[in-house]
Order: sequence, then structure tokens, then C-alpha cells
Amino acid sequence: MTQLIEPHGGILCDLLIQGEKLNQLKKDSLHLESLTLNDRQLCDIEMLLNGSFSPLIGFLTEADYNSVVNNLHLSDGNIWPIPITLDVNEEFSKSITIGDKIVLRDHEGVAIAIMTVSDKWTPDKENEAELVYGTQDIGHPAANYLLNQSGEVYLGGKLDGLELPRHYDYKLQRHSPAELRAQFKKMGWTTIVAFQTRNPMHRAHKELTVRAAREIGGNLLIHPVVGMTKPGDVDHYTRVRCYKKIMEKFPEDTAIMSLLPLAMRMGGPREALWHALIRKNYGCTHLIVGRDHAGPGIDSKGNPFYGPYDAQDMVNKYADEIGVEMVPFKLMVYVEERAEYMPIDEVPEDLTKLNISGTELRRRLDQDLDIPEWFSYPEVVEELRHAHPPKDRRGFTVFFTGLSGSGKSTIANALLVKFLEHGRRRVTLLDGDIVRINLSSELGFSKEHRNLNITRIGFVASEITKNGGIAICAPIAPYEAIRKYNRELISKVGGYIEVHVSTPLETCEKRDVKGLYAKARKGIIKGFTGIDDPYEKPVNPELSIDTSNISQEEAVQQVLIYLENQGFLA
Ligand code: PPS
Repeated sequence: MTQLIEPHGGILCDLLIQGEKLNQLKKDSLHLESLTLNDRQLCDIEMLLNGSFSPLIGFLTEADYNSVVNNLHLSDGNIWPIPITLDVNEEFSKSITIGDKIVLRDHEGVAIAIMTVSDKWTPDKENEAELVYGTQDIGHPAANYLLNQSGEVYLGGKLDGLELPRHYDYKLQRHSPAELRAQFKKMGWTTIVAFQTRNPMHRAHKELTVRAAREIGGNLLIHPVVGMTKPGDVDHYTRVRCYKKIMEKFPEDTAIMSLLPLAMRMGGPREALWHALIRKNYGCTHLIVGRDHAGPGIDSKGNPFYGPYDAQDMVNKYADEIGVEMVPFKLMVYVEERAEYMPIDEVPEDLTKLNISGTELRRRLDQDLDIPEWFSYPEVVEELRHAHPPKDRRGFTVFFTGLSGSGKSTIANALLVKFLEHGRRRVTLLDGDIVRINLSSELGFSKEHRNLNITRIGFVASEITKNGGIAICAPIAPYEAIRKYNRELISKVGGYIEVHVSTPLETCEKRDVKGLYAKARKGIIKGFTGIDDPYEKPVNPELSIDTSNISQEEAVQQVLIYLENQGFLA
């Protein structure tokens, strides 16, 4: 490890090994036990290796972990609020003995670092969730990771970096702390305020960052997180395109942008402190801390996880130790009569304050409504409209489920024809029979095979939906759990409409178009849905259609009316 000591920013660790030693370590790594890091661990290791997490020199040891969780400090007394731990499953942990070296790899198998394991322990995760995030509610992304996704055992130890995780996007906008410090030095910047963000920036953000820079008489670092943010956030590609447009609005040579590969925890007060330490490592002297900084919103009971100013209070409390000053964020509002932005607390009573919330912005994008120029720049809005087209141009899946002979395929085919007639949308039909020929020809009708069949349909439908198309699916899909899995997968990328074709078994059996019910009754076909294999009724379908007494046209009409009412059709 090398250490760089600069006038501000303090000690910077660089864990990347160079020269002959690197070649030797790469050779050694071939014979070591390997661990493939998950997305969050990859973000963490990049921040460790490039010095963003200085003074850490590896994943926390047990003593440091306990000290961080309980006291917000490492065992040597340095302030550090968030546990940076390497969680592994029990089986892997059993193959590791203290003193072992293991090689940590990315998803493609590239060796990123060698870790010398000095500690191995089973953490009390509930305690960690309570003390670090103040909650065990799994609506909190970090508590959820901790309690539901992370491995049972933590490994601690120092790292020898072989190479940084690779990025292929926005390479010129990514900097290590040392690179950014060097850049500041080259430009002669000595007082720098960082703006942390995980959202697109609009005029209010530009005004507030310019004010912050003016207040401290310094320059500005726009420092967006492009590692992991809150699930459901605008993707980082879209955000970076927006940030690039915003950067053109700052007075020349006053502000730069750099992308931060941090995996946020949404940890409110502790996270704000962490953000400050990270920015110090990047050579900043100040950090803007807003209302509810890094807050994850509300818990499952509808209460906010943190108070609006808890983060500011926490940064204030440790102001002497962190080496970075806070610039408290004032909510900026547009004052109509003055045609300018002002901090909300400075606006005279009789003037009109305007603001557009995130929810309202999404509604306007959904419905292709006006987004006023006082709120955002047309170039930024154009990027957002491109990434978030109005609902009637977004992809969606109509997922029919029901017994054999219930009429799913008939309605699905008729719906397909309606879209083709209209001719403005790309549409794919994934009927049960079509899928069983083309995607799932080797599968039978055991529970395992049916679930595999349905997840394949869900995967294809999610890809179609993600790319703005319409997927119409019509398998029996008899089990609720797997339907739920598909719903969650597809809802992340577009619309999802489950249609239960609820025609009763007696009617389906009477129809017996393929003669399969008769065979099932005689025991010639085994495990037939509705006869000797269950059909679990959908718990909360968007629509239920019983085709016993209605025509095919009427059934399709019901689906089209629903889609129209929900804004899916132009
Ligand atoms: S599943 O359960 O969703 O994977 O089924 P799916 O892919 O939709 O396939 C259902 C069609 O296969 C025929 N078939 C059976 N259905 C149910 N149970 C058993 N054991 C079975 N064996 C064959 C049946 O014709 C179904 O077609 P549809 O179009 O639904 O009538």
C-alpha cells in the first residue's frame, strides 16, 4: 500500500499493487480459493482500492466492525460510520482458515484483489441493522440487504489490489481520489464544495450549488453516485446524460463533474457522515448536506426512517473530526413574481413559491404534460422524456392465466390482432402452445418444469417490455408464487396486467376442445391442471374474465377498456 499525503484531504490509501510484485501476485492468485463479488461488494472494493474509503485498507476486521457499529469509529480512533464488510455464505466460510489468502473476482472472473483473511465471524445482523440504520424494516434497502440477502459470515482482512473493476461507460468522467486531487491542484482550486446526488438535476439544484460555491468562495464538484442507489431511481445512464447538459449551465471553469462508483446504503445520518469523509478523500473542503440527506423515504408503517435534519445534526456533531465543512442545503423554490430561485426561508410571505415534486414530475412525464422551463432545462427534460416516455408509448405485458380451455388463447390472439390492426406498437404473443414448441420443448408438466416454463416466459416478456414492446402471454401458469415472481420482474421495467381467465372448470371441461380433460379423467394424462394438479387462483389480478357467457369480442373489449383507462393506449 502507498500513502499520499496532501495539504487537504489527508492520508490517501492506494491499495493497487504495481510492477514486479503485481505480476507475482497475479501468478499466485491462480492457486488461491476464489470468491465472486456481488454488485455491492464490487462497488465497495473499487472504493477501497482507489482510496475513496481511506483510511480503510481492506474489509473491516471484527474489532473494527464492532467499533464502527457501536461507536462510529475504527478501533484506532478514526471516525468511520458505515461497516464495509465482506459477507460470504456459510459453506464458503468453512473452506477458509484465518491467515488464508483468497482472490476476489468480478462477474467475468477477472481477479480484482487478493485478501489476506485475518478475521472470520458471524455477525449479529439485527443488532447491526438497528445500530447502523436504526431499523430492521426491510423497506430500508440496506436493512433488507443485511437481513435478506447478505451471507451469514463476514471475512475481514487487508487487500492487495490487482486491478480496479472495469467500467466501459463514461470513462473520462470517472476519477480516483488521487486523480481528482491532482486535477484540483492543476486548476488551482483550494476550496471545493461537493454536491452528492442520485437524482437528475434541475434548475433548483443548479441554483443551490452555485449559491453554495459562492457562499464559501470556492469551486464546485458535482459528484453523482453511479454505483448503486435506491431501487427505482432513474438509471445512471440517463442521469449522466442530464448532468452533462446541466454542466454547460455553470459559469465556465467553476464546476466539474466526476462520477462516484459508490454503493449507497441510504443510511441517512451515518451515510451523510460517510459522504463527507469520502469527499474529503477526493480533495473537497465542503459538502452540501440537504434535508433528509440519503434518506430512504418511509417505512412499512408509513413513517419516515429519519427526521429531516438528522443527517445535518450528525455531520454537525462530528464536524471537528471529519475534516470537511458542511454547507447546509436550503430548499430552493421558484419565486414567480421575481422570476428567480430563492431559499424557501428567505421568500417574503406575499410572494408565490413554486416547486414540482418528484411524484408530480413523473405524472407529467407519464401523461406527456408540460414541464415548465422555470423548473428544468429543455435539454434535460428531453433526456428524461426519452428515458421515461409517456405511458402510452411504454412497454407492457398482458399476462393471461387460467385453466386449459378457459379461453386464454382465443382472447390473446384476438388482442394481438387488435394491436396489429392499430399498427403503431410492436407486439409479441407468447401463447402456452407456442412457447412449449419454441422455448420449452424439453419440459413436461411437473411443478418444477411448469415453473421453469413460466419464468422463461417472464424473462422474454420482461425483455420485450423493457424495450418498449407489448408482450401478450397466455400460459396456464397455475402457481401463484411464480406468477408473483414474473409480476415483480416485469413491473420493474414497464406495465404488468394480469388477466385471470376465470371460466369455471365445468365449462372448460365441457368444451374440451383438445379432448385432454377426457383423457385426464381416464388417467391417461397425469397431473392435469384442474383435475389432479391444482390451479391456484390469482390473488390480485388486474382483471378477471369469465368467458362462459360472453363472446370473444366482449372479452377483448374488456381488456382494451382496462388498458385505455390505465393510460396504456394512445
Ligand atoms: S403451464 O402449466 O403454464 O406450464 O402450462 P402451459 O405451458 O400453458 O401448457 C398448457 C398446455 O399443455 C397441454 N397440456 C397440459 N395442460 C395442463 N396440464 C397437463 N398435465 C398438460 N399436458 C398437456 C394443454 O393443452 C395446455 O394447453 P391450453 O392451451 O392451456 O389448453
